[in-house]
Amino acid sequence: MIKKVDHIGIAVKSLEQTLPFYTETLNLPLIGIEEVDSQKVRVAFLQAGETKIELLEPTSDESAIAKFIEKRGEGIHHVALGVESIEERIIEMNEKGIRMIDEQPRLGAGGAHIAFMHPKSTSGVLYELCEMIGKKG
Ligand code: CMX
Repeated sequence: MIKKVDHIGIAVKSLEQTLPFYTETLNLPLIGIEEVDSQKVRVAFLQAGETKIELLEPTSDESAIAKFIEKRGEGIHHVALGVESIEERIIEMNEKGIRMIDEQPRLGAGGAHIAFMHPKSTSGVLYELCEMIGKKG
């Protein structure tokens, strides 16, 4: 069911302050920067071989990312798993006893359809199911 790790989400206080490490020190290509209003975040995607790194900067104190940074500090926030037929995958996860944060897919960065699993039912990791609509791979 899982095609690959689509991306790893990293919570940061400031994209501007963090990006040079990724683009200059690690020399990763910057795919783009985008604001995701529904999640109250500004994100930067970097290509790291077959997978991506998503830097997430909160745009509001209400953002899940702001709360995460306040509690735990900057660092790895979630792992996104690339899937097909995300609605079916959500049903499958429910049937297997996984508590979904999102019972329906919603729109994430880059037009992806996403749904999060609750970290309490995955041994402490916030996993995102992620389907790129209209794009393969
Ligand atoms: N990874 C692992 N555990 C996490 C976590 C994370 N990223 N965020 C919170 N938790 C844990 C907390 O440590 C806490 O555990 P304890 O009770 O043992 O301390 C528990 O989950 C509850 O956390 P909380 O701080 O009380 O926060 P909430 O319950 O209010 O929210 C969560 C947690 C995961 C349900 C919420 O952040 C959420 O719905 N996330 C999905 C949406 C999201 O993260 N959006 C931002 C990214 C969007 C994008 O990629 O575009």
